[in-house]
Amino acid sequence: MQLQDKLATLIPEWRERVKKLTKDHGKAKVGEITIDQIYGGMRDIEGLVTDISYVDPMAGIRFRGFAIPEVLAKLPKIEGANVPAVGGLYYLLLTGQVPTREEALGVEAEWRARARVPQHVFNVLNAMPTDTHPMTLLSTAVLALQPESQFAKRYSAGMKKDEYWIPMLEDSLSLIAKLPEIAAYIYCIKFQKCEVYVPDPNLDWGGNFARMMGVASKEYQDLSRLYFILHSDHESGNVSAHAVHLVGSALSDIYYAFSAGLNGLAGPLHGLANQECLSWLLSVYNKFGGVPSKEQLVQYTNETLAAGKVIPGYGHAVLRTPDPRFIAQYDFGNKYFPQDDLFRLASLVYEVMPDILKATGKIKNPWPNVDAISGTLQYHYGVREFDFYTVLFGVGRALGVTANAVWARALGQPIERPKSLTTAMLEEIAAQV
Ligand code: CMX
Repeated sequence: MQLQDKLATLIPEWRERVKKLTKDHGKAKVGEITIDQIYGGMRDIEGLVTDISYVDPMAGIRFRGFAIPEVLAKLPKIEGANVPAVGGLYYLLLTGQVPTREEALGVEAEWRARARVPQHVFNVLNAMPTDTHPMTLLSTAVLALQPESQFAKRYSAGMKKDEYWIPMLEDSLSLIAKLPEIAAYIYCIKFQKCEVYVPDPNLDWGGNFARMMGVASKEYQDLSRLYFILHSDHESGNVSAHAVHLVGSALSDIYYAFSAGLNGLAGPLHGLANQECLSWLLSVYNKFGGVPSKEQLVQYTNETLAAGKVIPGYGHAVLRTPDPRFIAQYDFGNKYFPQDDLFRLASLVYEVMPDILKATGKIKNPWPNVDAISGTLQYHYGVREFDFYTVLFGVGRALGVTANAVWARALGQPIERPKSLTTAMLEEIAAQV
């Protein structure tokens, strides 16, 4: 396999690099931890390492050093598309190198060859109660794939530690390959929208997903590619990525680990925010019977805040600038449907919200995050069941977390086990300062 051969040439060099760093400088200190950070969700503690992506608080995400506009410009596109093929992004995430067209298509071909979803997964999904949340269905489907794990099989048969990454890569490719059909099937059974649910093996991974969703538009194929690229990775400390890493560090295979990550993504402060965001936009739209005036929007926002609610899609734990993933989607909407009512509303919110949030004096980042607009774009193309939006996020997130999982195995990253202290111990430490 092309990708495996490529990684096999890169991994020894990285192993040496990490070995040298830890041998020569293992005792060097990185930052200091405060009691606020310990009680505050470990915010800003520099305690994880990943080379796949880095979130610069002021510039946003960089995938392997490339900002989003660079990624979109440099990665190869398939014929007729305006957004790169997702296979190229996966190549970049895994190897750190911008793929040639052939290399990007090589990843797409790997996925195509592994795309068949075992029947028992559909059976499990069909057996779930009809009011099950789509994220529960996705997480369950991923867990139902676990018997397929090559890592688990080879581990129990006895495998050299040096080789752990190889079945991890196998499993990751197989898992990602199946996600578009699983997601489209969830959409089909959950919302009885199955008319056009037919995979097309000639399409690329992102385009095929769009087709299975039943949206007959080249634009929606591009939007799907864009969506998955933008949602692929955001460093390792966010809940979904960290959950995958944590569970994977116990040498659980990628199915166990990714299912855990999806459960975290389903939380309202993380991935579920995109469905809440659209729900909030629609509530504004319905209340005013259309796009409100600026004054009406300001008043409604202040009422939401006064009721102690958050404004979904705004704020971020790390970013201190408009999220470039928001900007990329905003540009997409502006290019293809600037006159769409909900898009106009989302634009108006973008215009007024930062000042309102700044005025509260407590919100560290008043700018929109990735979720502030993503649902609006789906809505435009008729994917209006916003319970489903976090599933889309989950499919995209698989790209980053699995790339990290492969490298975690390649570099022999150990089981995670931070130390806990008691409140009394912290009080004692505080008394000595
Ligand atoms: N609306 C209202 N209040 C907000 C707010 C928002 N959008 N964002 C932050 N705040 C409030 C916080 O609730 C907190 O209030 P208290 O001190 O009363 O508890 C205060 O401002 C300070 O919070 P912060 O340090 O600026 O933000 P955090 O790092 O604690 O939280 C986040 C970050 C994303 C959870 C928060 O901004 C939020 O709840 N946003 C809305 C939900 C959302 O869009 N989530 C998606 C995030 C993207 C992702 O993770 O994928």
